[in-house]
Amino acid sequence: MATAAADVPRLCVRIALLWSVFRVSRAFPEEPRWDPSGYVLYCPCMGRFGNQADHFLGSLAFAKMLNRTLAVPPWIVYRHHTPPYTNVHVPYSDFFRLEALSEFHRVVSLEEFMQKLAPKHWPAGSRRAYCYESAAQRSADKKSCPMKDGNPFGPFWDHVGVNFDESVLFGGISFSSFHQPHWTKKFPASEHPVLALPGAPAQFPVLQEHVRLQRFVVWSEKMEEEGERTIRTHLSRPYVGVHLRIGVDWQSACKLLDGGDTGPHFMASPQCVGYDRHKAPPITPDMCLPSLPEIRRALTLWVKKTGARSVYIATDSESHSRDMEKIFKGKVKVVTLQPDSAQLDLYVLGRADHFIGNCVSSFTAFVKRQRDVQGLPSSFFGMDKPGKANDEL
Ligand code: GFB
Repeated sequence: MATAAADVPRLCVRIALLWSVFRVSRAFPEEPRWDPSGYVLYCPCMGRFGNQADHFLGSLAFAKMLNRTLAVPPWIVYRHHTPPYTNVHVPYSDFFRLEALSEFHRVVSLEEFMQKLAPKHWPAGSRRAYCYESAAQRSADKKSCPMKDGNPFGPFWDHVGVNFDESVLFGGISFSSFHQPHWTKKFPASEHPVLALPGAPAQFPVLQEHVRLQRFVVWSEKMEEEGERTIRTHLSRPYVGVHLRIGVDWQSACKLLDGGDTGPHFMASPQCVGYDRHKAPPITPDMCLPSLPEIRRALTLWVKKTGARSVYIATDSESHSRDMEKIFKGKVKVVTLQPDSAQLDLYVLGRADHFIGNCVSSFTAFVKRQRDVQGLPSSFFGMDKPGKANDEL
């Protein structure tokens, strides 16, 4: 029963995807054509996957707002503790289907843009960078955009073979829709065909009106196969997926709540306390860094409610799987894989019959949004019944 219920939304997504592939096949001719309406390029230079994903949705909306094609950047994965001990730039399409994005707006991968379009239309020697005047203050001459200063900025643009020849500074405009006419007036595509930005033209966390764009972020075939194989091999449905964000960096981040200076929102918390700052309930310690008793409580509750036969624990640290096995006295299988790629955890959590996440983490937020698209239930540590922040999905 549970299997069938969980598969219905997935089937709908598959049908929608097939339809989108059929419709957009003409939008992806073998050789991309130059778009006279211009392009938006940016470096996903803030945070790790969850942060980059939040920024991606806003950037997609920004490109659409300006009617420019989005050059979709690779994901920046920080592999500093495991080989190759450096940043890895993973093409968008390794994790997700590029063609599914074109249901919403025109896109090209940044790699393809550089290989096939840039040599003719954005050649070396004429590459302008665009940034806020305030950002240029960080450069030595105070007039240049700090596009390649430090990590991950330098390695990112080096990866796609870009040096910048000139800087165009701006101020007094934001990336919000309110300033759309200002952008088009200030930077018409005829004179400014490529808007290359040092960071994402978007806010963190993702704006409420852009949360719905998650539906266009669809797992690649390779990820789907790997994810489904993992579920089949290790889990029995119904299963509860858990995200334990409890590592050292997170412990330090949650300490910031103690001072009471963070305000009603903290990092990705609008996903559970709602976007309205005036109505947001306080973020309790368990909502940020769940204690072991809270982990036990929430897991016991949801395993019982869903009649779960297994539990999948994804974590950046200790899984507490032994502890959980003891609670369920061997009647519920507890699985933790610590996969090489965080995306496999995201996939398996996204497909669980119930998901318990971390209110403040954008890693959880990615899972929660994907589940909302598919109509699957989620809760948070410290909050069993979250508000309906994402119900427009
Ligand atoms: O995704 P992310 O931006 O979420 O960053 P937050 C957390 C990263 O930690 C993930 C790893 O991208 C993964 O690489 N990670 C966390 C995990 N949880 C898991 C897990 O369950 N499984 C696996 N495989 N990996 C923000 C950061 O993190 O936290 C900011 O982006 C900053 O840079 C802040 O450090 C404190 O929103 O949770």
